[in-house]
Amino acid sequence: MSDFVVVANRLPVDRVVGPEGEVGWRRSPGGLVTAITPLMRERDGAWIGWTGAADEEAESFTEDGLRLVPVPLSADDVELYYEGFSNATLWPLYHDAIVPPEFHRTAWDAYVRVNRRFAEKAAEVADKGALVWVQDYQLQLVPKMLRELRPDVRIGFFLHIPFPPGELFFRLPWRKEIVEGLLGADLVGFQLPAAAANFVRLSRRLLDVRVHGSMVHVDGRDVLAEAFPISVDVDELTDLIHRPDVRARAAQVRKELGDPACILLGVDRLDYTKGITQRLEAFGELLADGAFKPGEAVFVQVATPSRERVEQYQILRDDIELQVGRINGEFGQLGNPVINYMHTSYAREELAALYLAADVMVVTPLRDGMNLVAKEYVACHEDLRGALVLSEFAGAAEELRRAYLVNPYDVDGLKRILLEAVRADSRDLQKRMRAMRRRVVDNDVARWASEFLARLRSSTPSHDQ
Ligand code: GDG
Repeated sequence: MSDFVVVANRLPVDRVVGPEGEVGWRRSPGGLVTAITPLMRERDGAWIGWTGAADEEAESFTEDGLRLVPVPLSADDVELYYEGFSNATLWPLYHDAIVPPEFHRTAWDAYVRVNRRFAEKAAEVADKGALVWVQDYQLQLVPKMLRELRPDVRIGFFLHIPFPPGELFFRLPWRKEIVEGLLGADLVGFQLPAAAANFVRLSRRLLDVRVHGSMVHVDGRDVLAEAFPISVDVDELTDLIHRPDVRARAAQVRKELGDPACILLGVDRLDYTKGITQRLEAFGELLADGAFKPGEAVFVQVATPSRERVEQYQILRDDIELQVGRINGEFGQLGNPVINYMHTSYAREELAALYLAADVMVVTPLRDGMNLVAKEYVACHEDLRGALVLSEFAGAAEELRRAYLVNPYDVDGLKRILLEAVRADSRDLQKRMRAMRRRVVDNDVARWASEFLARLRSSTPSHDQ
């Protein structure tokens, strides 16, 4: 039994296969994992999640001092709960319906079934009065299901993606069940205050509950809905950029790109929310206009493979690759493409080297809960060099006010801002970077986790109400 339990779709480890075919585990990269693992060690915690492989029954195991509790998913569950309801219904619906969300009853049934499996596992593992922290949109029903099984535990939920306004959310045939599911928690955390306010408003409209500010009264309990903007692991990134091999690699990247005056960089999961085609369109037009000369400005776009079995992701990949091919075909020279496009996942060291090398970081999501890439770029620029072009529709824009803010739907605006960022003088860039760094360095991911948990601990335990 554990008195601190994290429940997330995925376990914080990835399977690795050794040279002799032996299976091992490696801690997954990512801020959430680094922020939570020290807290888990302190409190003898357990992490409940899926291993990432379908049809696999695995016992609980300990890896790197962490207690890991696998929840099995069948191939059917993966298709319907994960690729279906989570990534073809909720993901697009919560991101402004950028692509049409699909509504399938069989996918909903799988979502309910799998959420119950996670809740039952949490009920089994949690000690009396434990803190249970449920993560993200794949598991919105878990708080209520867990409370029914274990009224003694304290439940926190954090949504990493936006929470949409009623105009979008009300399309969901199971909208009431989702809100009831979340209201099973004592504390529901969002990236932004506006998302928390959407949730409180929707709860009142759908369920006829009483509301006081950020507090929802439901079934004789108080549920708090508040914002906890997530951040990055500043120490990890600082260590990386101090490493001589990473610095040498950054210099080598610049050289290999032909020592251009300006390196523009994009780093994203290949996802239609990230505005990759919009930024490439603007870059292509700047070349066509003659504002950027080939060889003078080079775009590096890392597009990490993601959700490759979901149709909209396949369509997007084709669109981007067609666009990259066209722009390179038109403006590139032998051995010198204007866009260096990589459909691959890199080690953290390589990412840090790219952040260091980039003169302009281009982050143009059409909608994004937070966007950690923007904060990582800032965390890597101790040297105060570089410009951040950032979409107004990323959660990070609320904190990084001194970025070059842009509406990614406005191609002319995007072109103008890109040019401005490329041509900015270094004194102005330093001032902007200094202000943005104050925000990111003072509010790192460890602080995010400890603030959420402190708030959860100070919430009134439900069984005392
Ligand atoms: C969701 C929300 C919210 C990317 N390529 C590689 C790689 N990455 C890392 C980045 C960054 C992370 O992945 C991506 O985080 P983002 O925040 O940018 O975006 P989502 O994946 O959509 O995350 C988002 C976040 O949750 C946290 O709450 O900010 O709004 O959508 O850390 O560096 N990492 C490695 N190789 C890569 O090729 N190692």
